[in-house]
Amino acid sequence: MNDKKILVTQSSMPPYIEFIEAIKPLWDSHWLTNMGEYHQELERNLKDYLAVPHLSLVVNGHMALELTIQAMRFPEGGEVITTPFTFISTTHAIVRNRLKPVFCDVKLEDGTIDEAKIENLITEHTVAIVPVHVYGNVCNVEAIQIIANKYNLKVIYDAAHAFGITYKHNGIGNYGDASVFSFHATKVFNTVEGGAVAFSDYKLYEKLYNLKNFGIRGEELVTEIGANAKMNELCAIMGLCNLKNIEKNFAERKVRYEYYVEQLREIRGISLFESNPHTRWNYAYLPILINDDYAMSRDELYEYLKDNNVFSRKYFYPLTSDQACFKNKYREIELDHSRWLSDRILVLPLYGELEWDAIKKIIYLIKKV
Ligand code: T4K
Repeated sequence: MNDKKILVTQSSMPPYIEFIEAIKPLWDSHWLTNMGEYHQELERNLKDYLAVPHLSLVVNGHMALELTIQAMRFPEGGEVITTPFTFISTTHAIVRNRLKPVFCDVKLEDGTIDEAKIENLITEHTVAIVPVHVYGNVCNVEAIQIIANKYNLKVIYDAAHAFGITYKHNGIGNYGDASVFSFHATKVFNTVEGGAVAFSDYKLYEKLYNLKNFGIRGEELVTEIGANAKMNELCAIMGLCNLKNIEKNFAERKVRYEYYVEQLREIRGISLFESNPHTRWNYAYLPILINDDYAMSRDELYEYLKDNNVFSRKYFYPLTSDQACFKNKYREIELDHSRWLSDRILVLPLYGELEWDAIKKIIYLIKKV
């Protein structure tokens, strides 16, 4: 049996030679950052690939989300409806903008925001909704937009997990006012560190450009208090190389995912999220639920796998609303489904180059229990 450490994911990388060849011109140009030619090329290529009207590259997914919220210029103390069943970045981005997160419960069938519970949470202070396409499970974008239109709210999707996904043949970045992607090393498409914002209103491009480049508009002109959140040329080149191999990456993940699912479905006490028939999915994660009729609790299975060199992850436990920095600070809202999922979720290793005997070992261990 495979005795190597099996991690939850492994960064996709282009062939070494391909990357080395691609970065060679930098040794002539010495141009390494500040919206260089590769930054511009990747921005164009991603805009086309994701089939969105506009796209802005950012240094990472978190800053992309934080700056997008900042660009909307909400009044301080405004309320933002979001979910706690996510990576801590989503909540941080709201709070670091001096806004208040209002945690809405999620749906058990896919872990996305429960659109039926949003309206009850809206007050005169609500300014936006920040839903998360968690694991690439697509939120109910239509229902969310109807609510947003009715109350004049902005919608910013945390689409960190949703690279390459289409919903009803539309790129996922076309919904809401903006969608934020992460290109972190652990993501299905990576630029080492990186992120992007997709949107339809070009004015946002200008605002993000300012915010990610110190607000500099000319050698002697700074118009606003921006940050530094530019992607550098080496990261952009990594992105250009990885983008060439993205379809192969999806296909390799898909066969592995489907094999896993076929095997896991047979096991009593293990269940999976429902797949959305209108979606072309990206197979970025393999989340499973360890139910009460399984022979072990989620935590016991996590430890057991770890003892056998399989490093699954509890994405996302605890809920962000329960983290030390946020606990008891915001409106108390019933989060029964979020808690239920968070207590039972386990994300198993999945990536394009994951060896088949590693997958077989993981399934064997889960079945053996
Ligand atoms: N919103 C959501 C919903 C997100 O999930 C994220 C990020 C964001 C926003 C923010 O986007 P970024 O600012 O990160 O672009 C990881 C990632 O660091 C984080 O990007 C990701 N979500 C989160 C879900 O997972 P950790 O703490 O689990 O990462 P770490 O270092 O334990 O790595 C996990 C596994 O990945 C390792 O066991 C092996 C593999 N790995 C890791 C690294 C760092 C590689 O193969 N190569 C690598 O370079 O957070």
